[in-house]
Amino acid sequence: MAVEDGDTREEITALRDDVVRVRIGRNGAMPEDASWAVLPEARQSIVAVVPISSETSVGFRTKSLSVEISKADLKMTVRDVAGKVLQRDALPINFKGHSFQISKVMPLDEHYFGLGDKTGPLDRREEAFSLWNTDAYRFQESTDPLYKAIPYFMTYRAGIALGVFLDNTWRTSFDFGKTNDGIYSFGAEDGPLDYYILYGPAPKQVVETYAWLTGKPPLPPLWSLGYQQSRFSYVPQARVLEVAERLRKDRIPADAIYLDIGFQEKNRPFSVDRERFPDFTGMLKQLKQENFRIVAITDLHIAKLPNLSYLPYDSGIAGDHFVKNPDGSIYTGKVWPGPSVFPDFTRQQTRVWWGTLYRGFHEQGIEGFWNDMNEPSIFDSPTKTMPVDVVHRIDELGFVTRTATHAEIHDVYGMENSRATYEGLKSLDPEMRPFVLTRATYAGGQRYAATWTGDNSSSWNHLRMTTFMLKNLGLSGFAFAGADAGGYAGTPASDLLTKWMEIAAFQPIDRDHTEEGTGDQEPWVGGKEQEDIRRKFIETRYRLMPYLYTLAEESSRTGMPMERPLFLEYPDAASDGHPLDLDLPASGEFLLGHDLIVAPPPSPEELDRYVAEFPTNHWYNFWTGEELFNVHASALHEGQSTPAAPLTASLQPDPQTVPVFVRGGAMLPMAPLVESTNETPQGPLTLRVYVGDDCQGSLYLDDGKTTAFQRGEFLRMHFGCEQKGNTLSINISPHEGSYKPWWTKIQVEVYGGQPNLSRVQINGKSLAMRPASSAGSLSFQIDDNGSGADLVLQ
Ligand code: NBV
Repeated sequence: MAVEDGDTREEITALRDDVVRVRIGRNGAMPEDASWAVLPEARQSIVAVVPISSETSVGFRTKSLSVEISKADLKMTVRDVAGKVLQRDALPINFKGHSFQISKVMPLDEHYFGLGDKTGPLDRREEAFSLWNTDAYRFQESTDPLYKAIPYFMTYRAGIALGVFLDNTWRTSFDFGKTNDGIYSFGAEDGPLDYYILYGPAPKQVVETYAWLTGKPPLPPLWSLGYQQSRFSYVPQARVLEVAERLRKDRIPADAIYLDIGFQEKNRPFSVDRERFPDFTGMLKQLKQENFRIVAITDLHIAKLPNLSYLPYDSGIAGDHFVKNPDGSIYTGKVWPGPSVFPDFTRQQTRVWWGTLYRGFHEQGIEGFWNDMNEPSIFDSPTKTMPVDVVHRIDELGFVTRTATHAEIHDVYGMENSRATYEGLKSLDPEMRPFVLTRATYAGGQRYAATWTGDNSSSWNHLRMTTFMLKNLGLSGFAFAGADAGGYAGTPASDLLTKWMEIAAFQPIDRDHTEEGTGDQEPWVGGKEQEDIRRKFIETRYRLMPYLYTLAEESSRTGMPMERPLFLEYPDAASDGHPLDLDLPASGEFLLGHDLIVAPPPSPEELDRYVAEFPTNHWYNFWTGEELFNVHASALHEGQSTPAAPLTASLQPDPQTVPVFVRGGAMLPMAPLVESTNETPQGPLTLRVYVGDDCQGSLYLDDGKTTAFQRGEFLRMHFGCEQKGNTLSINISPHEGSYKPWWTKIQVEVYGGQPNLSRVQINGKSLAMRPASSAGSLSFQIDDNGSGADLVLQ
């Protein structure tokens, strides 16, 4: 549908029944129809609509929505099929020079999430943000802008969610009622007015639709879910080996060690300091034998070293791959290596060239790469980044081939850097699944890289903020994300490092990292007692690896984040539909997948008792198996007229642990302990059955490394359980896919249900062994030959 008013033209299309795109052209011309974020398949999709019109408005209806534009001022209203207003323009669009601003009505009970890992409260209400990728060393709670530009947010009101994505790479701004009461607004300083509205109503649906629009993260290699050890910088070579050895000697499970800039010769990307790393290849071999993966930093600033046989510079010059000043000379800025030049990542040919720079490291067996400083961060510029008039070239399928100023490219530059890395690694070895970690990115960047929240600080408040930042990043498409555990700037006190490691063990990426010049921050720092606690948590992460990997696969298929706010899974938890995460008792909590709640105190340093709040009325303590059941609430629930009180638990903070709860009805797959995911677990798969309603679980497994899963070499299993009277039935599905698991037996552990279950039948035959029982649980082993099992426990 198109509406015109003078030389302004508004085009509104329905890509799907639940996805609407709004584009506005000024001066009689529509903006270029191209996108770095939106997938071509999504942009080209379209559904038939039914036109509607009245005296005052025109619009259309889809099967899920209606859209109306008022003829007088082009204000838009979006409604659901029942006529309920979902979103309404508060003011006509405000154009000023090249900039524009869209203003929407902000109901009192609406909440706002997303915009990546912006700091501040979880809810963006009454906050305002600017999106301009910035190296924000030691950022604090009020620092803005930060490293990433993800111009996407979710509105959530009384159980109804809507996504809004402004596809504009210029500096954008978002104001959720901070300036004007009752109005939220978003806009850009220049560039296309092009935004999408994604209707839920369930928040989970919006997350999946955003993934449909901008892409899903690829399935990560299994090792990247292991514990990762980093610092700026492990040097020399002997120190890297010493850290690796200590991890193994102290039996701290670990999968990755990072090489930060210190491993390079004079900080030059893609080089190795041969003095400090006299036998780099030998070191890599040894680490591989010890089951470690290396993640090497490869910053994008290429040292300007003419005539010194520095390949990245020479080949970049030969191929004309660097960005230029307006006068056509190559732009130079000072970063780690001194004067540096910058690849023109918005050119396809330049990305291909960048990818070739990885050949050497790749052949030496380095499997992970880290793209830092890609906002881009520049030391000798007053703006700490490139001048806005630096000239980039766009040479890209779907775009008009043209030049573009840095003002337009800045926010997408880091994403295209990580894309060049990801695609380069893919073309060096199409069978492998690359692991790329990026600091700066744009919407859609989840297709190429995992991310971390940048240079946080070793403080309790930063640990608290991490939960909000990762929840919002997850809602913004980044399923694989982490924060520097222990904090980057500063040295954490022992108890802070311990608590941070306890919590990080349940976050998608578990990486301990710190800055140059700070004290040591490895798990053993602070003595045996602390190390024992930290080890226990890392071990728990490894035992939970089947669950974690299953979640990672879900993320790659649906876009659902691994770490989730409670309201994403349980939008009906509060009787008035507000997000539970906003309640003080639940504010420190997060979900790992659908079934685990991690519940540190609202402020993790607190010593006083606190109350944890649950979204449903039946949970178990993950550590003890103890059942928490709100009988009162469930009784009221049946035919209730008064809302049931939520299930809560009063908890005593304990420096040695963090409360973790499992949903009644969860079936959690777990594995025997390994010291690295490269080891094959020895023993049975454990299936923990937490008896309750909606009892189910699943498991996904493959070789953890290659793309063979795309050809059917994976294993998927579904589990179900049902309690009827004294009988508990458990179903284990036959194996789907051709991947052979490491186990031949399953250890079933049953929590809750009838305490006197003592007889087990498998596929109609009695199990010879009597189940063993221990406090609150009972367990037995069965064979798993792949054909599934029906178990009856009486
Ligand atoms: O490469 C050094 C650091 C790195 O450790 C950190 O994680 C990045 O966020 N890097 C920043 C460069 C520091 C520049 C002052």
